[in-house]
Amino acid sequence: MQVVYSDDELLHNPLNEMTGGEWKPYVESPKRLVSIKNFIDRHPEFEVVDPNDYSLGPILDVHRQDYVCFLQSIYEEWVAEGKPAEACLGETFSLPAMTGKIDPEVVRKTANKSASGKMGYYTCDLSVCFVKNTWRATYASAQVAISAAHRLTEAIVTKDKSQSIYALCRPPGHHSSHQMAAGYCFVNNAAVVTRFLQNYTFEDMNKAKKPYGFDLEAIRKQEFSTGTATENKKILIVDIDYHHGNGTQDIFYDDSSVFYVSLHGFPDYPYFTGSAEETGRGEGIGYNINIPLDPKTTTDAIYLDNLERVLNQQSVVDFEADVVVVSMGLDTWHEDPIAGMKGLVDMNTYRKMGSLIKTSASCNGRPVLFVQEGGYTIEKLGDLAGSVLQVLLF
Ligand code: SP5
Ligand code: ZN
Repeated sequence: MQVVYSDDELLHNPLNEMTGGEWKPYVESPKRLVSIKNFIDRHPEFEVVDPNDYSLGPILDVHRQDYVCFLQSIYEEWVAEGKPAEACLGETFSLPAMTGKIDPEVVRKTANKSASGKMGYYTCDLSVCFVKNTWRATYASAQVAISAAHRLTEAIVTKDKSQSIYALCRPPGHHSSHQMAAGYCFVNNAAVVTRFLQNYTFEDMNKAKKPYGFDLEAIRKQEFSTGTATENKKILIVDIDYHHGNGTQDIFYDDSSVFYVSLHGFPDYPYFTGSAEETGRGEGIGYNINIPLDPKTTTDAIYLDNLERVLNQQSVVDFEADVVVVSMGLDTWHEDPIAGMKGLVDMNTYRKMGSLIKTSASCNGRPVLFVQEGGYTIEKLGDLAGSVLQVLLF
């Protein structure tokens, strides 16, 4: 199995985060990726490949342009204001100002006048910490995911027998929405590849592909193309991260061409979303399934039973996805320092998750793109990822 990875993803390295009323060492550390990469390097069934560069085009199919400009320049602006170089963090959050009574554009204009205004407007917790190379790592992470989507498309077009691929992404993405950074996430990699697979023909992908190389000024001036696909491919997103992927859900909430399914600890971060009552809106009604699970009582068997049930549920099967995107968080493991289901203790459960993704009625025979999300038991991450992917290797 091919694994797309870039060293640039390691460059985002904040010191601390504020959670649960305490300052703690930043849990979403580069060591996570190093650990998975070491595991991959020791196992010859995996082949590590470099990303290519597809420009900002595919990112802008998901995220607002003003938000992407914010990601690119906030750190420099923060430092230019004389603020501490080791951490650019929000100080207020815009939600109270956004009850809809003030014209949102007026709020945005005011927010844009200062670095703290922008942080308040575009971020919503204190895990979203910008350091010097946050944008560089975020851009790399997105290009890793997009490159994986292109390679997967190539495998589909050439009818290659191996139709699954692993995007070793960091920072993760599923808490980020059109104009929101949250929960260690800045760009929603799973959403970006979903739109890329839908909007770009294989020819568009080939045309957009350039050698990867991060150059901030060049990215600012970049010209980018957009996709020209006319048939709307159907994408099933299976989110097995411990946390509810509120960003991904939000992005596709109105959309019947993307089916979002999430199993997650509940109630837990992000604290406001993830209930089973969230089923979509408008055209998207019925294309969003949340399976909230009690982290104290969920066992290996209960977890697998829920996963099996939803992946064989009639509406998900009838959707007839063209491609499956798995938001692969590994933070369901019982030892996870910030998450984890108490009863998820058996490594075989992760192998069975992979089998269900391979053989369930909704996924069977379909290409699968794995996108790395959370998971914080640093020394276990390789085993956990390797277990999920094992049945898909051959
Ligand atoms: C991608 C991803 O997994 N993001 C998760 C962000 C979670 N951040 C909040 C964590 C709250 C942790 N509560 C601490 C409980 C420690 N026992
Ligand atoms: Zn998570």
